[in-house]
Amino acid sequence: MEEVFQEPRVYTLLYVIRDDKVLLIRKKRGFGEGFFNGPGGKVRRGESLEEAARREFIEELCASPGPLQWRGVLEFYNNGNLEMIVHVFVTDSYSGELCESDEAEPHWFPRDAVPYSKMWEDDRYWFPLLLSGKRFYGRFWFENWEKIVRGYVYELAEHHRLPDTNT
Ligand code: 8OG
Repeated sequence: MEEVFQEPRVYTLLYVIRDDKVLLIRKKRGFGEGFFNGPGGKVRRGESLEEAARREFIEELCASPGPLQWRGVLEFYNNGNLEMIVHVFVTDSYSGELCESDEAEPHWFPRDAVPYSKMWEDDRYWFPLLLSGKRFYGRFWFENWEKIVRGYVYELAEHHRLPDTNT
C-alpha cells in the first residue's frame, strides 16, 4: 500500500507578558474550546510565523502586538502522528484596546497564578520556561487529543539562538 505523507500543520501562540502578568484568552470555540491559551492559530501559506502570530492576535483581541520575540517550538503527536508544530512568541506590549471577539475572551493572570488546570495538559511543563524568559523545545504525544502518553521539554541554550535575529 502506498504510504501517504501528511504535512503537519504549523501554528503560532503569542503571549503578552507585562508587569508580572500574562495575557491569556479563554477560547470560545474550535479546538481547545473552554481552555485558557495564548492567542494564535494556523499559519497560512506564504505567511511568515511572525506575520501569522500578529494576524491571529489582532483577529482575536483587536489590539496590535508590539515587537515579538520567538521563544520556542512545540511538536504535538496524536495517536502516533506528528500533527501540529507550534511556534511560541512573546511580547511585552500592544497598542489599541483589547476586545472580546467571538473566538476569545481576554483575561490577565498573575505569573504565579496561571490556571494550569484549565489549560492544555502540556502547558504546565513548558509555560514556566516561557515565564522565566527561557527558550525551549518540546514534544508531546497525545492519545485522542485527551491525555499525554509521553513527552519532554528542554531548554534551548544560548548557542541555539537563530542566526541574524535578535531572538
Ligand atoms: O486555529 P485554532 O484556534 O484551531 O488553533 C489552535 C491553537 O491552539 C493554536 O494556536 C495552537 C494551539 N494549541 C494546540 N495544542 C496546544 C497545546 O497543547 N497547548 C497550547 N498552549 N496550545 C495549543 O493546538
